[in-house]
Amino acid sequence: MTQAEANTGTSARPFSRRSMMAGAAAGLVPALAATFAGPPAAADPAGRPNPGDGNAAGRGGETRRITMYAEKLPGNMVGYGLAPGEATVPGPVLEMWEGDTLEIELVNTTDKRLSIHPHGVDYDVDSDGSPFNGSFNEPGETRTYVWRSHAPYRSGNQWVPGSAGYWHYHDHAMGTDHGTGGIKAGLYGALVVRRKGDVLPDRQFTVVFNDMTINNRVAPHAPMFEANLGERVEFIAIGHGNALHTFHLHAHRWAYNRTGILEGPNDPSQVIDNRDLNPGDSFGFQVLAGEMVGAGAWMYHCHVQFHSDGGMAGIFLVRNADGSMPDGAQEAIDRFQDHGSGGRTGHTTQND
Ligand SMILES: [Cu+2]
Repeated sequence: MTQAEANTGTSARPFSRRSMMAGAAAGLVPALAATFAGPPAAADPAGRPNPGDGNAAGRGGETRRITMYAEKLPGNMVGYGLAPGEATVPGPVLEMWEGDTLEIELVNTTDKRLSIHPHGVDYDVDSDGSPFNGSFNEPGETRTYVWRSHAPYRSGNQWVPGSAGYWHYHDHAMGTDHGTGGIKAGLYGALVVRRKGDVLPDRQFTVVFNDMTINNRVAPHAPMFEANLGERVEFIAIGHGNALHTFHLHAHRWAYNRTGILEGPNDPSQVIDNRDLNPGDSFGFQVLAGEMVGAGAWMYHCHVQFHSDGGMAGIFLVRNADGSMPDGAQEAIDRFQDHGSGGRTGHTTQND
């Protein structure tokens, strides 16, 4: 494990070899490779930082430094990575505990200006990531951005909320002063700020609805996420681009609150299985894979109908607890390969 991985607790956790091989058999290598070709990471929770105890206000955690590389990728994509040659779309999941500071040394290996701009955390104008503040990397330039976070605390009569949440980061300088070209090309990723005591997942998936794509791909090449029955799976959903979306996951539900987990029988949070995912939005939640419903090839998709029909759909494959394929799942995956060609009509009329 590299220092960068140790520092970030990156969650681009590779599948088991068996899982990758099964994916290859299913002809899904491109989607899998693109989605999970992140740097190798240790098994959970190794590599994750521990929550700093901080002071009474919950501040004063660790300062960690990582290096990120913005790199060109095939297909006119550009991605962030934690080591040279390891850029992915989306970029690696960056994690902090409330109170931590993250110093990101960003290396721009491209011939265009770019930056990294976070949502949800604290930063000075120097780390804003916007050309408006002169905060960006020229081509070939290396620049450090500093993100801070804080735990909740009381200040007089006011309750100051903490930084914990499912946030995200993205370019804010490529193409336009808003990073429109960088975001379109794939310069985005998830940022998770955890509160002490938060439950850690077994697996973690980033789903970005970026214009009419999922992680810059469309069905049947949209990412397929895999877990074994009963594993705790964390989804981090992010919206980008110019369209309004709704994220729906089949057969699983979560709570409309910070973590997606009900805190007790009196938690008033609504339980949902569909949520708005508009440009700049992000949310996350955890589910136990296949809970109440069992293993199988479950679908996730945008619920705007012409978006799902147009390819904003993918598979959440819940394997049996021992990792084997559930009955019927391979057939479902095979049928999904026809998504957008034979399984639907290409238009909508009264007769459809
Ligand atoms: Cu949509």
